[in-house]
Amino acid sequence: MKSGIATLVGRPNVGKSTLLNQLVGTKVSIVSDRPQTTRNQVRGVWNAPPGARGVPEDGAQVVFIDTPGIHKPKTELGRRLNQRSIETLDAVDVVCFLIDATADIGAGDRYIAGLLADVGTPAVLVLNKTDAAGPNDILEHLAGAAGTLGDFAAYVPLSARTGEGSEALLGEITGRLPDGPLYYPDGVVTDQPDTFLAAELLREKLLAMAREELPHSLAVTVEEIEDRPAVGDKDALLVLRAVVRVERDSQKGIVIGKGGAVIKEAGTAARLELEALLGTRVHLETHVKVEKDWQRRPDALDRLGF
Ligand SMILES: Nc1nc2c(ncn2[C@@H]2O[C@H](COP(=O)(O)OP(=O)(O)OP(=O)(O)O)[C@@H](O)[C@H]2O)c(=O)[nH]1
Ligand SMILES: [Mg+2]
Repeated sequence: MKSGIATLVGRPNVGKSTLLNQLVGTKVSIVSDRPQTTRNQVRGVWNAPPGARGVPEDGAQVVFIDTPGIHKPKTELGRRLNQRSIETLDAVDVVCFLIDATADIGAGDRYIAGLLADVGTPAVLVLNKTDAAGPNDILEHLAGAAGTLGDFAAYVPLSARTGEGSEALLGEITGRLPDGPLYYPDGVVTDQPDTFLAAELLREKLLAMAREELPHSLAVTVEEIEDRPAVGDKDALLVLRAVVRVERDSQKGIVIGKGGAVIKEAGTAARLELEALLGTRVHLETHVKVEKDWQRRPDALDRLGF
């Protein structure tokens, strides 16, 4: 069969995580309109449907890696996140370099293009958000990318939101895969543990509710998980204990909200989505803690898994 690994890279907010979810057909990576939402390499697996065009009889599998948006770092966290993205560039079979059709091509895009030129991995230029751009914008961006960002193996305009154009991207990637093994068995869509997904969903809900400087200061971990089997007429229950960390006392107040309203609403939204994704009942306990300046402290970052 044909198989390989493809990384999704680009500036913050260009839609890498939205595209990963669209490609694998389910939510594996959280999305927000705040830059620097993704903080880990998140894997999602795509298996070619049997009989698809250009796919050999024995099938094809692409393991996509969603990465943090590459940016000019202001903190040690930012520096480490960039590292997590950049290290994928020479470790994969194909790079998908996303740019945003609703924003000008800028210095951030050119910086990433320079990194790509250094590694020489085959790269596909993905122009995302075509649903929100006019035909002229799309042509200008494609011409601009070809003129200023380098030579790409292919140029694919698409909308990660609607899925329009994503089949063309899968075709371009599949055509560049080497012979390889089945990396993940059929039915597996991601390698991330449920605890990670739960923590990320809670962070996503808080990001949607929080404002200003808070997003970067949020870190969510799930520190305990207990799988309670069904007993008698009681359904099975997944019990999770999440800790939300912020950097200052004032932020703790914002996250908790009046009478606990904010954390309660975010927790409920995260729980409902987790129940739908995992197909089991969930009890999500939340605690909010202050961890002073964790984004800037190497010891705290190490402890939090960054
Ligand atoms: N109109 C439109 N909006 C999109 C599309 N793809 C993503 N978005 C929006 O763009 C914003 C950023 O999307 P994400 O998928 O979180 O972007 P990202 O590149 O993963 O961002 P980071 O993780 O911060 O690097 C969200 O508000 C998305 O809803 C698209 O195809 N069309
Ligand atoms: Mg993301």
